[in-house]
Amino acid sequence: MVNFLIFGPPGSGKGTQSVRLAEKFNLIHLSTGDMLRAEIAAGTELGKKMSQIMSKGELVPDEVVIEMIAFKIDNSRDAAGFLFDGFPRTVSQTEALEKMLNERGMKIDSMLVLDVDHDELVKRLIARAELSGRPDDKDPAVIENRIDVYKEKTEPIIEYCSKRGIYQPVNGMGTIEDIFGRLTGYMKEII
Ligand code: B4P
Repeated sequence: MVNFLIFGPPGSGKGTQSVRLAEKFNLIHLSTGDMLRAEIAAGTELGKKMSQIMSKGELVPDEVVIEMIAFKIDNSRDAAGFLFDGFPRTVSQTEALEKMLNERGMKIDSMLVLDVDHDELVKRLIARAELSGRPDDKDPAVIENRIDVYKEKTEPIIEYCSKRGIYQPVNGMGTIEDIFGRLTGYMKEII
């Protein structure tokens, strides 16, 4: 099993690249953002609560996403590996993921971090709002809050993973194809 984290600020291309990478390397793509949006679309009680948090650009509680991920891992035991997209987003989620993987004889093999300029992030999210209708993409103030939350709560994971020797920065500027090429290059070194 080879397990990758794809990491970066909102709009950095995590979801976009993960779909292609999972297909190319036969990995199971686990996106906590997609799982949460599925709960909202299904109108569940959890979805209703989480929708209020997500529309403000805040993070949902750690225990909610940790439970979702644990369930998926345990129901995908024949996988060649996992590609975690948008999870972990806090140091505490990272510790929980490491524990979960270690208990099952696995580890995080590499953390690929997409590096994208601030103005480009905002441009991509505003452009997506027109197509997706996502409330967290529509309002520039919410986008700025998501970027601030990333810096404050999510970026510290980089230092945590650097210490473990699994941090791999990736230039996230350019075309989707260019970035896909860079990511596959790094992943081939591990797989
Ligand atoms: P996510 O679903 O993870 O959303 P995201 O950060 O916006 O990234 P996404 O992967 O969707 O977008 P991408 O950069 O690919 O999270 C949404 C919310 O859910 C969070 O704010 C939080 O509230 C909650 N949440 C999720 N996981 C959580 C967790 N673990 N803990 C707590 N809360 C959690 O793409 C953006 C746009 O850019 C797309 O339109 C794409 O087409 C475009 N794009 C991508 N690459 C491009 C390129 N190279 N050039 C031009 N456009 C590009």
